[in-house]
Amino acid sequence: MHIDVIISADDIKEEKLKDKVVVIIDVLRATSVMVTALNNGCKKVIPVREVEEAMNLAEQDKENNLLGGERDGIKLEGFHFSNSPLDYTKEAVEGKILIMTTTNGTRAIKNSESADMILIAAMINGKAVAEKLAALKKDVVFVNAGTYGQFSMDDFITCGYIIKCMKDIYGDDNKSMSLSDIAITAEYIYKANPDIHSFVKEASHYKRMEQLSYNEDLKYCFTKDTVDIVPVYKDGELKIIN
Ligand code: 3SL
Ligand code: MG
Repeated sequence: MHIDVIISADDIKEEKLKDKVVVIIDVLRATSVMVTALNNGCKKVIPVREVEEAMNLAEQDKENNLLGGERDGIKLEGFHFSNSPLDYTKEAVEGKILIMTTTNGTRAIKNSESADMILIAAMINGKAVAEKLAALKKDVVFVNAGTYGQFSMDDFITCGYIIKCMKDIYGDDNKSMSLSDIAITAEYIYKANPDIHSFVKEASHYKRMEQLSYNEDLKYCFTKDTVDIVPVYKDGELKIIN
C-alpha cells in the first residue's frame, strides 16, 4: 500500500488519482462540517462548486434541502447555515439533505472525481478513516484542500495524524505501507507536535478563524476521534459507509 499527499486543491493532477483511494481533508472547516452533519443524521451532503448552483439545487425541494457553506469564511446570504460545524446539530439536520459550497473544501472534492474512491476526513473522524483505509488495503492519496491553492498546516497535520493511526493499526506489519517523502513528513510533523493547537496556531487560516472569533470551531475541529463515521463521495453525493 503506497501513501501519498497532495498539498492543495489546485495541485491535483488526474494521473495521480487514477485507481487510488483519495482522502479529502479540509479540517478548517468543510470536511469537519460534512462529517458532523452526516453523523447527526443528515441524509446526504451534496457538495457543489458555485453559490448559484447550490441555490438552484435547493429550490428543487425547499422543504428537505438545506444550504450551508461560506465564502472567505463568512455565511452566505440566503443560506441556512454558515460553515461552522456547530451549526449542524441533530435538530437542524436530521433527515435533511445538505447542499454545500465552500471556498476550498468542496472544490477539492470536485477536482478529485477521477479517483477510484473518495473518503472524507477530519481530525474528528481521523481514527475511523485510518481503520477504513487499513481495511481497504489500496493505494491512498491524501488530498489536502489547502487555502486558496496554498499549502495549509492544519490539513497537513491532520493527514499526519491519520497516517500515524494507520501505522498503529498495522503494528509490526507496517512495512507493507510505503510512504512518499511528503507522507513521511506529514507523519513526522504530527508526531513532533502532539499539542496540535500550538502548531496550527501559526497557520494563516487558523489566524483568520481567530480574527472572525471562531474559537469554538477551532477547539471542535482539532479534537481527535469524537466521531466514528466515514463519509464516502459517490455520484455527486456524500453518504456514510459501513
Ligand atoms: O475553504 C473551505 O472550504 C472552508 O472550509 C473555509 S472556512 O473555514 O469556512 O473559512
Ligand atoms: Mg481549510
